Amino acid sequence: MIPATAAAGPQRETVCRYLLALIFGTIDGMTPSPAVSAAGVLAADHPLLDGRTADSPLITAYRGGKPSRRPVWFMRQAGRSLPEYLKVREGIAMLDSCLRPELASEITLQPVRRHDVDAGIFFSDIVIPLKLAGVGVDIVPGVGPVLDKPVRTAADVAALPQLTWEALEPIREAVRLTVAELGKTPLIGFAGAPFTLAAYMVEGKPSRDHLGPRTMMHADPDTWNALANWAADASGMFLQAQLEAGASAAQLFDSWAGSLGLADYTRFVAPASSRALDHVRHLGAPLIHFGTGTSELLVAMRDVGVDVVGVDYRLPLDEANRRLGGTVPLQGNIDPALLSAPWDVLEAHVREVIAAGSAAPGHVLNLGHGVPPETDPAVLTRVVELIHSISPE
Ligand code: 1CP
Repeated sequence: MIPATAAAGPQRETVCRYLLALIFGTIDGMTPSPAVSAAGVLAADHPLLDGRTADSPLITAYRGGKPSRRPVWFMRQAGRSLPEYLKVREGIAMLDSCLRPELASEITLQPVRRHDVDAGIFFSDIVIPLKLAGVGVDIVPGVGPVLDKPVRTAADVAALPQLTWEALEPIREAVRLTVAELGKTPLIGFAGAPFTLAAYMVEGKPSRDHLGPRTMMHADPDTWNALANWAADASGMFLQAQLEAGASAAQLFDSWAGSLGLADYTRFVAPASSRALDHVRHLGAPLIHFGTGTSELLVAMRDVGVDVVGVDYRLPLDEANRRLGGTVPLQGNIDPALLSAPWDVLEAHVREVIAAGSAAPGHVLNLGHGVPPETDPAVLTRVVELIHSISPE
């Protein structure tokens, strides 16, 4: 079955949204608001509802239950650490590969086949919603996302094109193809959180300290809020498309939130992250929130309304759990640097992470950030075997 919003057709959908917006009083220019974009529900044959993934180790742990084995997946498990990825990507630009449904699906499946991880993470990128909205953006090899024109003024934000539901069709198609192959293994969808996305938009390229967006939120808060809301709706629609098409959970990546203090995060960022998630809360799939350098922000990140908090490699999980008051399952946090250490060093570290994670009301093993491209994939497979060999009790 096709999700209701996808089946409705462009005109009918626009009219429906307009009417809903009138009812809820949420029209602000042409910006779709969460209240009106959240029209769909999961279909009865969605993997989370038809018996395929609800009892999987991953979803069980995300919901705070007792999984049959310790679930593990790796951020950036698809990609340059895998020779089979480099082969299928040959001659194809990064963002093009994300928009070819068969290819995006194949790349998503590669690490699941190779490592026996407990989830696929949808192969895409946080800037895909920008690209699909019509913003000039590319991923430059060795650099990362680069925009044709940075977004720095109120006029720049007002001129941003709106992402449409129809433009997301290649994403829905890739997700459908992927979940048809994954069977009982859940697919995790993802999006960039508004701050991380806006950081690229304001700077126009990757940056270390994110000075541009941090200046803007204080110097011109109205423009900042408009930009953050635009990014929230683009990311929220991207999440909704993935979840409705078959993803069983979704992770919001606020990779660069660690460059903010708690006061700025709470005032200028958390409301927009919450708005992004408003697009998908009603779908009932577990929501995970992850950032790096966010040890001081964990409680505020939970409080945007998520089920699971991802912890980076800097903070031991027992301490993260203490800060969160034992309220949510945790995900993490093997230090990616140790993937290149001798096996006995790595094994001892993985066992420590498992011991620290046992304090939390649920634990999904992951890295404390993405797989470094130079990682030997055989090491990842061995880490998965080790984790699965340790009883979940
Ligand atoms: O040619 C290539 O192989 C380019 C490398 C690459 C890949 C494999 C980029 C460029 N994006 C991706 C895929 C990707 N991006 C995935 C799916 C793969 C998987 O996880 O298995 C995901 C979840 C992302 C998300 C993403 N993109 C984040 C959040 C996660 C994180 O790592 O913090 C961020 C910050 C980006 C931006 C981005 N895209 C690509 C790069 C190199 C970067 C980071 C640039 C920087 O340092 O600012």
